[in-house]
Amino acid sequence: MHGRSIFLVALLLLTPMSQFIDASAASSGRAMACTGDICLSETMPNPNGYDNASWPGGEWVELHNSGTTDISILNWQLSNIASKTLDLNSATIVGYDSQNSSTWTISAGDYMLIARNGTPTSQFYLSNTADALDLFDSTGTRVDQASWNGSNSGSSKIADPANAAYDWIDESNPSPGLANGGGATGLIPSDLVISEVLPDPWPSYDNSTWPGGEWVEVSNTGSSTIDLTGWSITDSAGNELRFNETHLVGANASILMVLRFMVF
Ligand SMILES: [Ca+2]
Ligand SMILES: [Ca+2]
Repeated sequence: MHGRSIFLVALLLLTPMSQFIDASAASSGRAMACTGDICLSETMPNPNGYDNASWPGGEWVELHNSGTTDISILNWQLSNIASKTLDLNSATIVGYDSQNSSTWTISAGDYMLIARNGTPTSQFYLSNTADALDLFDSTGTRVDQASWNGSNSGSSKIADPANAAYDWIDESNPSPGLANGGGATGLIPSDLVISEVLPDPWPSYDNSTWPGGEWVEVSNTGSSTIDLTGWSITDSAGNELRFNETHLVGANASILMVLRFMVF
């Protein structure tokens, strides 16, 4: 008995101190206040269906630009509690288009979605139990961290409004790509309405250039002019299409928008 006790003491003394330091760091991993304009705004660690499904299924992370300038998030990185990393690039930025820098640039006040998009668990995942999710900018500087200790299937996680250092809380009404709190039901009355859509054109392909392809018609039902600057539409997967010169056809009371990149 005596000999075994000595052996255990010796084993403890020989155990590298780094093991204890690591354990301490893990237990203190927790949310932090965002230090820049681009912040983590919502995460889906435990989606309905497979966690590693391809987008629009699977896990996702929403970023928000709270600043006043547009910021590229290309080559930024997410890292989980196990130091598994996900690069923000063509494979993970939802809606990425190599010909259009706006698809990887978050406009001031806007949101952007990052999807795990089938990335193997060996490379990256969002833990359904305890996790600490870091956001690093393209220089490797950590700008934000979210943490949680559990998750419910289909509920997202958002920052606790009580304290930025608290674990994130459940949000039963996820809002990928949109401001938190309202979700798909956060409608505001407007004179501008969707009046007609063509989701399945024929004989052209869905993504054909106008006058082929999908389109959406919006109408101004009011009596005053509406400036469409800054307006956009999104689909159920969170893909966003802005009302701009690429997608607006004509400029009268009723305006057609050509959906070149979206499939409903
Ligand atoms: Ca997960
Ligand atoms: Ca959101």
